[in-house]
Amino acid sequence: MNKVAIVTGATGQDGSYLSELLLEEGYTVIALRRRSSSEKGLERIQHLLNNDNFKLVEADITDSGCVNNLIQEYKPSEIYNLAAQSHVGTSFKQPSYTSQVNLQGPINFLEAIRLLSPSTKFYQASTSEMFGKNYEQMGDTKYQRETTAFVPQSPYAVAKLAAHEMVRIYRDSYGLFACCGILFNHESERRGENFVTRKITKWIGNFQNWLNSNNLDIRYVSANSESILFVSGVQESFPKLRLGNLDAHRDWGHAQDYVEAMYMMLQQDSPEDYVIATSETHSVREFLTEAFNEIGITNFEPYVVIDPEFYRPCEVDWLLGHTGKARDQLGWRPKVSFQELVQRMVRSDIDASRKEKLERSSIQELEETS
Ligand code: NDP
Ligand code: GDR
Repeated sequence: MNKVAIVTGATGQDGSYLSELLLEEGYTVIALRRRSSSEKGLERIQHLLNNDNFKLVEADITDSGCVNNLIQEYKPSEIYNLAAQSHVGTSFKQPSYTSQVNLQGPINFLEAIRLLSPSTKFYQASTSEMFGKNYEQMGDTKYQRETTAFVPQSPYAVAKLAAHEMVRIYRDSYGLFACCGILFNHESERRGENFVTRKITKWIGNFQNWLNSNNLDIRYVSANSESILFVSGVQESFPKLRLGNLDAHRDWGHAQDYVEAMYMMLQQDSPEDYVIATSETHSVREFLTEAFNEIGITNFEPYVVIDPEFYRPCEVDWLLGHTGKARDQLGWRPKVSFQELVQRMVRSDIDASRKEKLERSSIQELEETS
């Protein structure tokens, strides 16, 4: 019989990669999806829907009765709790909702496991945002590790930190196999479109296709206007990329590497928390430079507008994870470099934008001929 794993947030970036990994490992995956009024939102897992070992189940993690029923019915070997209101900026506008999902959700699972299935192993998606402003320093290197004190800077991070502590309390008090991955930023071709990396690569994909479809040479694009790019003699213009703080530093890895670490944590003899990161940090500015380089632009500045709307009331300036524990105890290492990550995301978005345009024009052609 296959082992059964519940994956919450299965329609998200990490949930989709983790589901793939668990299916490869021979699990039956119970993939949770909250109710939606449309079939949109399944894009990342569309390719898994016909797999007999992949079962999509409607559930909202804020509903304790619903969570209890799931645990009672499936008695899973493992639960990976990835569901969250995961946008830091949004958490300032929706603090109560963020806390409901990011704190009450994990509590619902911990209680259900304690009462109904105490041998179930539990993974909680903790985050480097919990470190907030804090870091340790050795020589010139500023970094965070498992023992660095947490100083959260957002409602998102506060809720995640409370959930992190709840996991520790349930582990220590009731002997549950419950642990947290303190994951630093991880991105991919499947990253949500309002996180800064994907926002940048998606814009580049659309911009490159705007140039291609109008047969435009980048040298003739004028960036003199405040917020619009145009070419003399060409009717259509293109909006500049609007961003907030470009000086924040993040330790960016690829999500596919990071879901492997989640899985490894639940295969250990004892439950422990681990920092997962690349141990390399880059500013948003550096990400922009690398990404624009992919389409031959060496100075991104004329194409970008700084918009205060995207500033956060409180910022996390510096993240760089020290992964000694994960390397030594799990044998985990990231495989995708920063440069490869950026390249893959830019190429994927150029490709996606081209396909979207082709689809749009064939629909238009059909409409015109019918
Ligand atoms: P995404 O935002 O891509 O995915 C979040 C998932 O949670 C989506 O499937 C979403 O469903 C689901 N969800 C939200 N609210 C509920 C709810 N009430 N009930 C059920 N499902 C819900 O996040 P990521 O994949 O990037 O991240 C996964 C987890 O890891 C999150 O907890 C995040 O906070 C954490 N994390 C992420 C890091 C990163 O860099 N990616 C780093 C550190 C931690 P829907 O599709 O309907 O929106
Ligand atoms: P983060 O990721 O807040 O680190 O949280 P995000 O990509 O949203 O921001 C990274 C940095 O970029 C700056 N920034 C902008 N951010 C967004 N979203 N949009 C912009 O236009 C923009 N301009 C500049 C931000 O201010 C910030 O400094 C992610 C999420 O996946 C969390 O769920 C996860 O816990 C952490 O990573 C680790």
